[in-house]
Amino acid sequence: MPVRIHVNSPNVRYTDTHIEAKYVYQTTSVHREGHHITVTPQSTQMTFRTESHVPRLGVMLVGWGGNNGTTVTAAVLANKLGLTWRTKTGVQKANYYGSFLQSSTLCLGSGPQGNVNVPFCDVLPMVHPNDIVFDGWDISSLDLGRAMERAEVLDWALQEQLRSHMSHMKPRKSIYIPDFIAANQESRADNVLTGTIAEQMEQIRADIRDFRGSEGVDKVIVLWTANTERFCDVTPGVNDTAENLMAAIQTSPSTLFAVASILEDCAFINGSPQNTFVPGAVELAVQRGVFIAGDDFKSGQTKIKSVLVDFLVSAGIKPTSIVSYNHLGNNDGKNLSAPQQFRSKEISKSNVVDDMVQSNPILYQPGEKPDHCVVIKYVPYVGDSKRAMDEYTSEIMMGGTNTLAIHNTCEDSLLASPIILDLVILTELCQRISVRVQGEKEYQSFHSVLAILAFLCKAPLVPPGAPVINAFFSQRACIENILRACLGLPPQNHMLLEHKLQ
Ligand code: NAI
Ligand code: DG6
Repeated sequence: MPVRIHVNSPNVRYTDTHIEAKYVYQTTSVHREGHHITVTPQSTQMTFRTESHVPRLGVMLVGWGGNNGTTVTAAVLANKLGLTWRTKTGVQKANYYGSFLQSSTLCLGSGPQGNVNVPFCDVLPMVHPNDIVFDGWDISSLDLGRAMERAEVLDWALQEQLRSHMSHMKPRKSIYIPDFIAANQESRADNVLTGTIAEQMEQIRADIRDFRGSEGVDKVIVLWTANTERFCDVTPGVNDTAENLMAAIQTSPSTLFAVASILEDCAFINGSPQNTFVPGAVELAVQRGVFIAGDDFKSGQTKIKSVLVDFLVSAGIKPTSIVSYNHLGNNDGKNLSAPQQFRSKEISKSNVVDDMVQSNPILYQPGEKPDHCVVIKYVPYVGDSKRAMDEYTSEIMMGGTNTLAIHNTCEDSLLASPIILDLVILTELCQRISVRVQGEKEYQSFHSVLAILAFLCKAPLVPPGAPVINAFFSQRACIENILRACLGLPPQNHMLLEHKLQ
């Protein structure tokens, strides 16, 4: 049963349609001249307004027939149907472990019974994953039942229960431009659109409208979980501005999907590493006030990295070398065995410690970084059960060396699926939040580049000029404190002064 939270404050008003919260946003402005630093605390009065009606959400996955696409669809169905199945160790029940919204908590505060922790998903009115309606595209025509079998992720006993529910789900035909993904994917491509690129993009837009109409969903969010593409060139006159992008329509399939979604007023999320969001696509999203977010799900090795390096650097220990190996045997691994697609992943996996390193000029001189090496090898035998092996070497006191070795084995798609759910549910929530700064007339929404989703992405896309934050707990605190602000609650400060004073 979801908990019901009522905020008892003159600053918070519950209307029939909204939760309105007056909030003081406190920051510090810092001016530095050599060794002289002047810090000025600043306060801005704001009103956060959240629409309370939760819409019926439709999610269209590009790459629906892949490991992530089939696994997330199956997991939602299994939860909705309350399925259980036997494994060799006992009876397993469907759950949403790995979703920070469904399976982690936020501490509201404390009372006579001590700390009160509530599920994140109960803090504000949010879509429940069980209520999401899925649809999507794939260049492979296998129905979702057979595609789930091909993925080899879920226990067989569960697949048997789900097959009849999934076999009628058929991916829509997609845009296939062989040059963007590995040549080894060609044998899968039997479900592809024909005609000019402009016609194919029109068909994608028609598909979105068709889904919206036929399923009666209030909103549609489109998410790319198809193969990793190679990076595309950013070419003046072709994709550098919204106008040029629309005129030329010469770009990667993922950018074509982004453009089609934006034109249909649907948020678009990129779960893969390639540069889908060329400048023209970002400009188009900003012009039309549509949310975009990405890039690349932060699921396993990188998630740990964004905790571990933060821990080391903030403990005053200096990571000097980070070496990350991956073996995986699923179709993602097969696609990434091609050099250009590997390069996209290498880039997104490599920049994830920059903010933590730059935060500590005691340990690192300007421009200095730890050695950081990322290797991915395709090993078919291990299937979706990825092995990630990391060695972190750090310098400790007086020239000492500290080496941490981590071996992480788990099904990649079972890590990515809950992240897909969190991404779309948070995006939908953000579409219902607006903020008015005191003195201004109009409420504004978040920037089209929805950086609050950085927590779930390896290479966070941020508005121009905004800092990129990769550190896990800073990213999580950002979401937690924005949700608290929507209820007029102060940021979580962990001071616990009530227990520390006389
Ligand atoms: P997958 O290879 O099993 O699925 C991708 C699907 O996309 C395939 O069914 C393929 O036929 C389809 N596809 C390829 N090009 C397409 C196009 N133009 N239009 C429509 N469908 C197309 O891969 P998986 O494991 O599901 O991963 C999906 C993506 O998510 C990959 O880019 C991967 O790198 C990324 N990712 C996965 C993570 C994980 O933990 N599983 C984490 C981070 C990113
Ligand atoms: C090899 O690393 C394959 C990739 O698709 C990853 O499994 C995926 O990007 C997850 O990466 P990470 O670093 O979040 O575990």
